Amino acid sequence: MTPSFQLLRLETDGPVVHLRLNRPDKRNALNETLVRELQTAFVNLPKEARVAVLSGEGAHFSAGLDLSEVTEQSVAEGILHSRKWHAAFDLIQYGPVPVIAVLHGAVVGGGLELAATAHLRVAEPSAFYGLPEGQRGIFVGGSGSARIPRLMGVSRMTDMMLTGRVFDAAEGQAAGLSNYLVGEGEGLAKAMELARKVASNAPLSNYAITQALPRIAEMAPAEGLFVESLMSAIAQGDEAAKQRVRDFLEKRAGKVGKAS
Ligand code: 1HE
Repeated sequence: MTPSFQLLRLETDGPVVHLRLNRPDKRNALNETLVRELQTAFVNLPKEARVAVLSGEGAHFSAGLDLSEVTEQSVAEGILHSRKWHAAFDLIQYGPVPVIAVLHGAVVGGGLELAATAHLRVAEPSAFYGLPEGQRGIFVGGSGSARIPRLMGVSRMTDMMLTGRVFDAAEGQAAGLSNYLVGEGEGLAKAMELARKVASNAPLSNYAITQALPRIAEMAPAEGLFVESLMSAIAQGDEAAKQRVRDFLEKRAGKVGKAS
């Protein structure tokens, strides 16, 4: 059964599940409820879901951490709060399906941390990226220190945090924060187009790409190559792979760079 949510909207379109942060009056600031609902949504994805698209309602993707929740927090509560974000965000990056985020307006603080959990990011020209934690007297707590440098490098993230530098959409694209930069209002359609393409891959290939690839990239090469051999043999052994290879050899599948 699909759970019901207060601050998240969930729609399914065939194999694509669309999750929309739905707190536009607060610029989709991430409070405890919204983070918990994201976690619940990714634990309970519909069985038919092959890809998830994540977007924000209103003029902004997300203004990050709901700052009204931190003023009364003790140090111990702060640690637990951050660990809850880690648990929820890990489920997004390491859940069962590839995730594509649609970015527009503010993608700041925890909003950028959330965007960084996705496997692909589609940005619109209105997107801007900031990490105002330095200015707010805090630090990233939603796994940003582990995920964001892997997209843009430690040096650029350090600049954003120390100086409050904001990257516009074009700078974000050049820095690796987005994979695609499309016209204003075109992000969701592009994400859905990509999602349908990704959904047509063999599920085990998608799983290897989203789960094995980032882990192998963190390993020493010798260990990484060993895991690569195992993963590649597992994927190849699957009937879906055998069928696809046969389709190519028997001229039923498309060629690289040409429509099938
Ligand atoms: C919020 C938040 C929020 C808006 N927490 N309430 N994040 C930030 O430091 C970003 C703070 N937000 C902003 O800089 C701006 O709101 C925006 C650039 C995102 C949007 O500006 P704008 O003019 O469209 O909206 P607004 O008028 O500033 O905000 C509308 C309402 O949303 C307003 O509440 P209202 O009751 O007065 O209508 C704002 O107070 C509210 N709002 N952003 C709470 N973030 C796990 S660690 C992660 C650490 C971080 O994420 S730090 C970064 C926090």
